Amino acid sequence: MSHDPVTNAMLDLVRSQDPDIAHLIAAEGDRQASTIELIASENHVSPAVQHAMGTCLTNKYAEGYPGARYYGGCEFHDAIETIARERAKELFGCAFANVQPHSGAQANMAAFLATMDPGDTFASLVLKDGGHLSHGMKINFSGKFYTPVHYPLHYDAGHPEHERIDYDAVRTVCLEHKPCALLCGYSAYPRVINFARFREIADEVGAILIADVAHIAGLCATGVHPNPFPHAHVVTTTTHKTLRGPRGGLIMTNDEELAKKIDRSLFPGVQGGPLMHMIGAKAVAFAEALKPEFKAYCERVVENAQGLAKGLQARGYRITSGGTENHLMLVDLRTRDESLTGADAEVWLEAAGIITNKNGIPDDPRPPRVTSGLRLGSPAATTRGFGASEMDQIAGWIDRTLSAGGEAATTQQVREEVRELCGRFPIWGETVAG
Ligand code: DSN
Repeated sequence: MSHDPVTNAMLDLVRSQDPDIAHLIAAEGDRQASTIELIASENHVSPAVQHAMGTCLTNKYAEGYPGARYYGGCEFHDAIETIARERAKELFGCAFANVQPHSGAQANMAAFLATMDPGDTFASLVLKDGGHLSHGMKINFSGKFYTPVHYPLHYDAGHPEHERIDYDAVRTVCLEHKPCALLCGYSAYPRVINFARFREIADEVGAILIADVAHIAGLCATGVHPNPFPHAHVVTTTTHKTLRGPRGGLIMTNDEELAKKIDRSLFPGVQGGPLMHMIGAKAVAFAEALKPEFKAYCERVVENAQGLAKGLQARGYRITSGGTENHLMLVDLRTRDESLTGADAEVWLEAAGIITNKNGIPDDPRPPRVTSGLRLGSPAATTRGFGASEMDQIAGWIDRTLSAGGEAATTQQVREEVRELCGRFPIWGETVAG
């Protein structure tokens, strides 16, 4: 693959020192260029974001915050972090932003430390129904040091709310357990979240409302999904999913006292030195997300997800909750073939050049390493320029590959067609050489 000139120069430099790693980086570039990325939590960052990460900013220790560091030489780091904070605040329309979390899980850890004492109870959606590890999984910090109670999805096949958040049940669970914090925001939930309703419930029981919008951050920032502000007391997110920034986390609030607690909880509570090269790249990504083109991109993300969902439904696959209103969907594979598992589908599709992840569907009888579902998302495919006709074509390829049960000739044929399409839609204009 021929990359942009900066990447080519970088690869030449790495090759001169470490040909093995240079070779593997180039191979990964080829893989990304020639396959269709449907993992809902992934995206392709712009060359500007990518190259801001690979800079001298990585050399600096900057423990502390702008204007109050524990190391000298932070003049430019203060300016960069301040710009990143200001842009994050503008994006989400909030008063305080901490751009230092290394990841979404660390953002959540700091949010928990700032709002609860060890052992305190919080309410969240259970992982198997679309929650996240850091929302109370038993062996995660959130399940070990705090006391999670879980609210369910609405289960009533045939009912319009089937497999959606059951707000009455959220309220019942909260009234019963009086949690200190109520968490909303999910990793595998295809519907709009009613933040205002969550806040009403939180207020009724005196809980802090934490919205983890990691998956939908780009959609929230552009108004394509409702903004968690002003409803949530604390908002956590990753920066690398629909927001299309570098890998990292972000915590925001409108409450000055909470902001102080969050800052102290993250550093020194959870982390040491911030990754300044990632903060620089976050600032670049936030500037991109503030442009009108990014809103148009987010609108296309949702249109493309809906197009893919419809294409699969037309081919006999059930999409949980009946469709999607955001960037992702869960495909119930059993409706096409009772014996089909997410684990098999993921492997067969990867061989065909379509990258997905197996995922439990609500009330899945199969274990997490097997699953009855696939989670599919449109953010990365949309970034490379795919539209309605490509999404329908992808639905067709998914069906052909799965219907063939991984059989080699069909898989190979689809692989070639996928490669050809990817060649016509280079990521950020990169061209595929061979
Ligand atoms: N691992 C992420 C996802 O794929 O949704 C969540 O952190």
